[in-house]
Amino acid sequence: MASCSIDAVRLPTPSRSRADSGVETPSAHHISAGEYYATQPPPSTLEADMQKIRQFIGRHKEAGRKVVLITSGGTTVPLERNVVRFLDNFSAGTRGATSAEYFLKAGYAVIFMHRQFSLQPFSRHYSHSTNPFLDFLELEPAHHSSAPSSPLNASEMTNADPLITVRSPDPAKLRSVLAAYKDVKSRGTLHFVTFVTVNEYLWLLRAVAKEMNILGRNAMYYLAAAVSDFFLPLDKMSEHKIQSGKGSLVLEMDQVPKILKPMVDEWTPHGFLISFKLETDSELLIPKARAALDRYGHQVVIGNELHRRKLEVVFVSHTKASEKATEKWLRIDEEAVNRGKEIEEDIIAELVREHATWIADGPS
Ligand code: 9Z3
Repeated sequence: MASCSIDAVRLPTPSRSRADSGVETPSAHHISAGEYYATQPPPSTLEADMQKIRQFIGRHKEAGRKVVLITSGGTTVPLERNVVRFLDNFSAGTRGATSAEYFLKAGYAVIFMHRQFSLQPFSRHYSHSTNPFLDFLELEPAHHSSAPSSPLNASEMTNADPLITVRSPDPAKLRSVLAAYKDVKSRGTLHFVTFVTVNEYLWLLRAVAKEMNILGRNAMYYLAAAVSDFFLPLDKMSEHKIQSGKGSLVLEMDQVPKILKPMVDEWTPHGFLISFKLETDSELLIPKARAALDRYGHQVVIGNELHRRKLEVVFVSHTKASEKATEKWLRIDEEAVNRGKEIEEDIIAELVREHATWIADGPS
């Protein structure tokens, strides 16, 4: 469910009763963010996650560093409490993981809030499916007698052990990714926190946003995660695995509350907030992005069309001079992509500039 595009989920033939399907079908309704948080339980790990995040934010506030929360990857909607089935949102986490590297390079501290097992900064270059790292490793016969000659020859060795050598098809790239990764680790500028369900995502987002409020205008939010628009409230969820023997299943889901509004108005009124709008019909991209900006009153909506998202994005935002939202396209061509250029480099350069201007223009 690539967000905001599903009206209801219909799985084969109607269910007879709640007991049969495990799912009731009252009419779906809109609930406010307040009602959502009052009725849906927080994840059991929230407090422990927040303790670490609080420390991370405190340390970087003291250092006067800007902090960006990046959300990345898709959220799931479980259909059962003892979950066997769930709906998922499209997103590999490429946008978020790639953007994190460019924000780190620009000097930001990054809270990387991502779907468990989706792509992560740095390791994304050596993902198990596209570039399996084990394929780079060779076992060499053991004729060494001293320490490894290259920094890439890493193993706890005795003279009898074979040496492990790294043979990357692109060693310069590996060195540069490794150097950036080690630098970030030694500075402590990257913090990971994970979600799986849309409920975990919503609870974490609110808690982190409220915590980041102490950073004032130095806080940035880059909401690239693909978030479900629909969910099954706990009281409509089957306790056990939905049984298939009774025929088809019809699910009616409630709408996830629009949380950007309380985020802007209450949780973090000073932060610089960027949301993403994903569409598959390019005609809808700009009208929907404009509508989101008008509705929530945040700083930037970045529109992307599913199939062209690595080649072009549109920034929709209000400039100081004009009341009307303006559009600005960033584009790169296929050839540049094949040479290794990433559109996130340009997106982040633009946002870093806009954030700096916005800080300079704000109250001192
Ligand atoms: C995006 O639009 C992201 O750019 C992508 C990135 C999900 C397309 P990948 O991770 O893909 O690189 O594979 N994210 C926001 C999607 C979303 O759910 N937006 C909602 C909407 O479109 C607003 S919250 O209405």
